[in-house]
Amino acid sequence: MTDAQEDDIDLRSLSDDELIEQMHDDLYDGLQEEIVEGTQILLERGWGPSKVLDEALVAGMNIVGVDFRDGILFVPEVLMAANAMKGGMEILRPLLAETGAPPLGKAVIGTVKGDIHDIGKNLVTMMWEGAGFEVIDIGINKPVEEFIEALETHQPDILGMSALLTTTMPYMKVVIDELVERGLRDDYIVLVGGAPLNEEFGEAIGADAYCRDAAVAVETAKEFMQKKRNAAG
Ligand code: B1M
Repeated sequence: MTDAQEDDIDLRSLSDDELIEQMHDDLYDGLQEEIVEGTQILLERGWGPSKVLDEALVAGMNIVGVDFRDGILFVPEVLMAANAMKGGMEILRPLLAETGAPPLGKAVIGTVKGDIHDIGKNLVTMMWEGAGFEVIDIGINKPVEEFIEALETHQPDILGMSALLTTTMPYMKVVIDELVERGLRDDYIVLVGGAPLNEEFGEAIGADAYCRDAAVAVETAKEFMQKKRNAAG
C-alpha cells in the first residue's frame, strides 16, 4: 500500500473486525500514531483494555514475530513495530492499573543480562499493577548484581525475571544460584517467564513457577502471595 492510500484510511469508518486487521497491518508497518488512534477507537467502542491488548496488539506482534523468524522482517522493522505497540500499551497502562485496593504484594522484575526484549516484561508489569501489586521494574539487560541490589533496596515479596532468547534464559539460574549462595533464596517468590521457557525449565533452575503469559503471571503471583500469608498465619 502507498503512503497516499495509507493516509486515506479513516480508522473510525471501519468495523471492529476491519479495524483489528488494519491495526495488525499498522503494527507490522510500525505506524505508532495509527496504533494509538486504533487503540483509542476500540476503547471508545466499549472494548475492555485486556481485549484490546490481546486482539489488537499482542496478536499483531505475533504476526511480526513469525516474519522476523522467517527472515522477511529485520531488526529495524521489528523495532518500529515494538515502538508502535508501546504507543498502544501506554494508553492501556492506566486502565489496566485502575484499582483502589491496597497493594497485594511487592515485586521486582527485570529482563536478564544479554537480553533487551522488554515488551513481555512491561506487559507483566502492567498486569501486576492492574491486579494491585506494587512493581519495581529494573529494566533490561540486568546482571545478577543489579537484581540483588534491587531486592535489598526494595525488599519485595516476588522476584520476576524475563528472557526471550535461548541464549539468555540460562542466566536466570545465575541469579537464583546467587540467591541460594547468599542464603536469600527462600526470602522471595521467584517467578520466571518468556517465550522460549517452559515449566520444566522453571523447575530445573529452581524458580517457584514458570508463567506462560501475563495473565498467568497475575494468577501465579496471587496464588503464591496467598500461600505466603497462610504460612505466616
Ligand atoms: Co527478538 N527475537 N531478537 N527482537 N524478537 C525473538 C524473541 C525471536 C523468537 C524471533 C524469531 O526468531 N522468531 C528470536 C529468539 C530466538 C531464540 O532465542 N531461539 C529473536 C532474536 C534472535 C533476536 C536477536 C538476536 C536478533 C538479531 O539481532 N539477530 C536480537 C537480540 C537482541 C538482544 O536481546 N540481545 C533481537 C532483537 C529484537 C528487537 C530489539 C528488534 C525487538 C525487541 C524490542 C523490545 O522488546 N523493545 C525484538 C522483538 C520485538 C522480537 C519478537 C518479534 C517479539 C517479542 C515480543 O515482544 N513479543 C520475538 C518473536 C516472538 O516472540 N514472537 C523475538 C510480544 C510479547 C507480549 O510476548 O515477550 O513472549 P513475550 O511475553 C509474554 C510471555 O512470554 C510472558 O508474558 C508476556 C505477556 O503475555 N512473559 C513473562 C515474558 N516475560 C515474562 C516474565 C515473567 C512472567 C511472564 O516474570 C514473572
